[in-house]
Amino acid sequence: MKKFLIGVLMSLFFISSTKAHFLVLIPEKDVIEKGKGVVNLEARFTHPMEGGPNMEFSIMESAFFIKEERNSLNWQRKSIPVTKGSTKKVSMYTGSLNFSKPGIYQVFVTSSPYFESSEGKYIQQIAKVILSVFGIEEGWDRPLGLKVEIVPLVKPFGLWEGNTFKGRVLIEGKPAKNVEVEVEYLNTKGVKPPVDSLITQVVKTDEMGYFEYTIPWAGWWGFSAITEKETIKGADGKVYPLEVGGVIWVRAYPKPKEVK
Ligand SMILES: [Cu+2]
Repeated sequence: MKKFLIGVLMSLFFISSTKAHFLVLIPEKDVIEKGKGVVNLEARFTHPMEGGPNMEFSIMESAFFIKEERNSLNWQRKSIPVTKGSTKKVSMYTGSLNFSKPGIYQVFVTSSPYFESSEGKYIQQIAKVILSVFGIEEGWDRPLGLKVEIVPLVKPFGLWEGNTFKGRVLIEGKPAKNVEVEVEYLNTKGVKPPVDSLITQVVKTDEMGYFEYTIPWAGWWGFSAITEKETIKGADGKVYPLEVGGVIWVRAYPKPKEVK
């Protein structure tokens, strides 16, 4: 009984403090049709639908792949306010990806573990985004071999709003059943959800690790497969749970006005 009560109290605590954290990894374009040069990227650790607060992180690892070819990325750190107008600053990063040849460019960033005091755990995310350069449309479903990874089953670029996105969650390369996938809109339009439950949409993976979600409107959408199997030694020497999220970002284009 006592255990049960503690469980209820704990769950109340967690419910009231639930906010999805996302490592946002956004390129200025998802489809590059012509030209030569550079695509700018940005990486932030935030609550995308709520527009903040931003949280401190550093980039532990990052690269972009063209097939098996691994290329490095350079990042510049910038200070941004935790919330709009706040004097407290945290880090975000801007980067650039050089493109010159056709291919599927898969970019990933791994964040440093972040201590979320309200949940008593560390959070680490591995985010990826997939670009199509010069008309190449094959190879976007090649896993990168990340610790937690969402492999798309729908072409992850050139999507319309209203398309259904389908993915498969892999943990250490194996399909992961019954995993929660949090879904959030990168809120650049000042959308205000009427109830908090609309901030983060949640879908679960089936027995084979598949999940799907229909994107309701245009913009960048993040999917984060949440796993909590690891632990980490905190700054205070104690052992804490480590939540690792495997994130993918996809962009939906607006429905053409002719058919609206
Ligand atoms: Cu947070």
